[in-house]
Amino acid sequence: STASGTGSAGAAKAPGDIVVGFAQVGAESGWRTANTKDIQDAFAASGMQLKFSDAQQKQENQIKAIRSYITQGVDVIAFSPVVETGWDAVLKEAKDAGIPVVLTDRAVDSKDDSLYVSFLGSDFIKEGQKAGQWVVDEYKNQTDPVKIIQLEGTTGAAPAIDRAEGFADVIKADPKFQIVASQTGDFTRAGGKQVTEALLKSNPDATLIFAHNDDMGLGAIEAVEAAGKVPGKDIKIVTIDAVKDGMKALSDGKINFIVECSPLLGKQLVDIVKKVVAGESVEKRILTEETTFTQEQATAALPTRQY
Ligand code: GZL
Repeated sequence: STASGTGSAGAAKAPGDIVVGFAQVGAESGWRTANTKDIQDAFAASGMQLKFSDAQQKQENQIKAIRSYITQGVDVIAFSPVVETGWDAVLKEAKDAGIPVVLTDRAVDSKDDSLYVSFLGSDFIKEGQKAGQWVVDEYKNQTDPVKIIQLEGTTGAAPAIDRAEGFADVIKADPKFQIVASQTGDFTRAGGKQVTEALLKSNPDATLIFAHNDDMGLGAIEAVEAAGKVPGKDIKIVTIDAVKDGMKALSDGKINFIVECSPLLGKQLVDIVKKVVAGESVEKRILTEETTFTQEQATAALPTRQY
């Protein structure tokens, strides 16, 4: 692998000679599927070689994949850490092997930020705050308690931790907002459905469900309907991602608001890799562009929605 990312001008490599190892989280959600497709398409268009692995949401599988990329001597390693903790050892092995690492989508909690050259992804705290702000605005004229069921993402994952923090940050403005139950649905539709079925039994008077991603929100819709209630009306639903299935449910009125989290990181990752291999410096933290959608905006956006 080239001595790159150290600022010294790396030997110019033809794209076809550049090999990148990507260790993906899994295929747990519509967001992940879109993210995988976008990364694979971007690398195919770049002419660079991409080695790709799916860890089925298990950290030990991601660590194994990263170790195999180190052994193969790839030029750059990129991955989306399924959880924040437990990466220092394998990232140190990559650093000792002179292989630069790029974080995409999710963050690690390593204190030593020399272990990766760049982190490309959303501001999850801001996403939680945007969801919270919609709830505060939606119920500004209500004095009765607003009872919230929170469907958390994968335990220990940066988006789960930060979205919960951002949301709590905003709704603490008024004690009428009460998170009456909060449990992980592991970012999956099945998880969202199972957890919502259980939590609705113990909280039949819930006002709103805040799901950390569309897939769990879509599972919650099934559970709300199974309980004989109308999602989006009897119980409002707010989610994060804005993937096609979520936007369809939003447009149909079963979800009330979605905060976008863009999975389209492929082109930006290709650009970072090219700079790193060429020995150019890259920004440590690169944020993705994203917005929010109401029901009307979803209806308007759906025909041209890329994912
Ligand atoms: C967020 C990403 C999350 C999505 C989920 O960037 O890590 O993981 O919100 C996905 O849909 O499973």
